Amino acid sequence: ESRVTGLAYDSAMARHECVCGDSASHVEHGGRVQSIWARLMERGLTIKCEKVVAKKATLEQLKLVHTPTYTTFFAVSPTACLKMEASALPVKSFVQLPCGGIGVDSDTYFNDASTQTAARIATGSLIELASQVAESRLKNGFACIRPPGHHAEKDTAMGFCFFNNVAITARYLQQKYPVQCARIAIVDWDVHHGNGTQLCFEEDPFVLYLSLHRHDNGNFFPGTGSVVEVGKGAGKGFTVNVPFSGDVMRDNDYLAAWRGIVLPVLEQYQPTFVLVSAGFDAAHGHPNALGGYEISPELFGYMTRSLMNFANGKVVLALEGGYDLASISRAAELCVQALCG
Ligand code: SP5
Ligand code: ZN
Repeated sequence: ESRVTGLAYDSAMARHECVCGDSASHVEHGGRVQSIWARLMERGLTIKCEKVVAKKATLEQLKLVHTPTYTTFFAVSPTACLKMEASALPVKSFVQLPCGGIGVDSDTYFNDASTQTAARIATGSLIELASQVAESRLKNGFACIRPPGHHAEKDTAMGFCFFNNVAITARYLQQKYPVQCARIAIVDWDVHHGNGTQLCFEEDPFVLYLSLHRHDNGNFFPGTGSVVEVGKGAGKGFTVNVPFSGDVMRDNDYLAAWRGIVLPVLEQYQPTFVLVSAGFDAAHGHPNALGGYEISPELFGYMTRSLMNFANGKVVLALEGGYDLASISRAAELCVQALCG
């Protein structure tokens, strides 16, 4: 049994940028993963931990969650696909952004020169990291990846997301390691609800989706994730939403939800593998439109440590959102330190 924490990162993921070329126009930019990785290096964590080889997800892997047309479109070449029949296109139209670039929506810019590569490496690196943890070649892991994934649905890119990194990885683990990954818990602490991930597993009792997010009674992006969304069919009861509305949430509010709901649900579910949609946009330093909460970086380290009590410590964190470079670098550092034990 390995005692080593794994890390996933590749600089190609920093290169996904809007065709406008101006990262200051977009909060989801390459500096996010560069800052986190630089902090992990500064603290000696990239030496203490083992870096996995970054891999590009295969089309077959992407299709574990996404439709064939969508996969071809975003993983190969949208410009080539523009020749496709309009009714077959996964996006109705691109939007012209104020910065001069193009996007799927006002958040989700797309650049044929860099987006496919970055997005496929984000998914593929997480698959590689999680596989090594499933095989006990690594103890646990942190994937410093972008673009994020939890808003992406089987045929929809939105909220900066193209491929649902965590959902694809969960499906891959189920298939490749049916025993080790018999019950997967996905804990999503990004400040936004992971609509794509929830949809993917709403009927699956072998993947528990548990999300803490700002909801504002449906008025905060993406609007889903109310308490009545509990899963469907065989998956009923295996979707758990903890939506916050109203006041600014602070550590004590998250701790109450964590101890009152998250830990008891996990205790009952007894996951054999834990994936975390580890967005850090609930951290202090994010303006109201991007989060507006006041969670300390230390709390993310605490939540990581407490998850290590489940699934024999098989816990893999994947970066989702988080835009304040100072607070997300500190939060990531504390999470990796927790994983290293
Ligand atoms: C991964 C992540 O943290 N994504 C968050 C995206 C939040 N964007 C909020 C902006 C809301 C307005 N977007 C409207 C798109 C209309 N089609
Ligand atoms: Zn988010």
